[in-house]
Amino acid sequence: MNKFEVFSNQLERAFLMLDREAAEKVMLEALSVGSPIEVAGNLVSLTLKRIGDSWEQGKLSLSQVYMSGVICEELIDKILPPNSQGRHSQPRMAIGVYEDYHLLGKRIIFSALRASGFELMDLGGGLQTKQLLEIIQKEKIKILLLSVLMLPSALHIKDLKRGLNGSDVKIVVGGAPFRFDDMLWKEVGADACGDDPSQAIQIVTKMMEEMA
Ligand code: B12
Repeated sequence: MNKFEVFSNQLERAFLMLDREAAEKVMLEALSVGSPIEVAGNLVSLTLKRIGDSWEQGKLSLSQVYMSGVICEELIDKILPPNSQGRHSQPRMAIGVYEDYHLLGKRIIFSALRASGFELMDLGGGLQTKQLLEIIQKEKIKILLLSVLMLPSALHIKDLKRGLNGSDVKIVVGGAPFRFDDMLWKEVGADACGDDPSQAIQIVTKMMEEMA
């Protein structure tokens, strides 16, 4: 059983009742069994996934999914440390949400990497291929992390890869479509795929070692 299972039940109830205080209390209590990054990456993910599943089954409305996301954004800002002191010297790195506006996963991965000492640019959401290719060139990005939540966007990574013209930029992806199909990241030409903050940290660390 996931160590956050009990907290997840309580958090789900708090979200659906739009009870911010109760949700905050659950998250703070969960910090007794996991780090802030685990609570954000694991407990929040698990709970929003359940809420999303209930929406798919027609048991909840989109506004309930939306409000759960809004409350999460506020609480994640409170529990995740924005910075750590020693920054790793590293290749230029950036993260963004490809084509859509599901921002929570990106927010968590960004904070987790920053909190672990990595310096990276936050490119925000709704990023289009052409715009990304320009940013990569201008900012000399070597590792690009993309959060992708919609299947059509995931398939467009192929265009991005093609636009990179065989350059040595590494693309790391994560998000719902890659969870649904664990071969998809290879199909679209990404260099790596991660499920959570700890995998993001492992992938980036390994890539940095290979680039050194
Ligand atoms: C919350 C949510 C919303 C919220 C977003 C709130 C916000 N501020 O972000 C709202 C209500 C606004 C929304 C809207 C929509 N949504 Co929505 N949404 C979700 C839901 C339920 C959860 C997503 C989420 O935030 N999870 C919590 C975060 C923390 O988890 P995560 O993003 O997966 O991130 C974790 C990992 O994946 C990983 N990770 C993520 N990114 C990266 C990147 C890297 C590099 C790495 C290594 C790891 C990594 O680490 C994170 C932490 O553990 C998903 C269902 C699901 N199963 O994902 C649907 C889902 C993504 N939505 C979906 C849809 C269809 C929509 C809408 C089109 C609905 C509509 N009809 O309007 C709109 C489109 C909005 C848009 N244009 O962006 C579909 C997409 C289906 C598809 N095949 O493409 C999903 C999959 C639901 C479903 N099963 O149908 N949504």
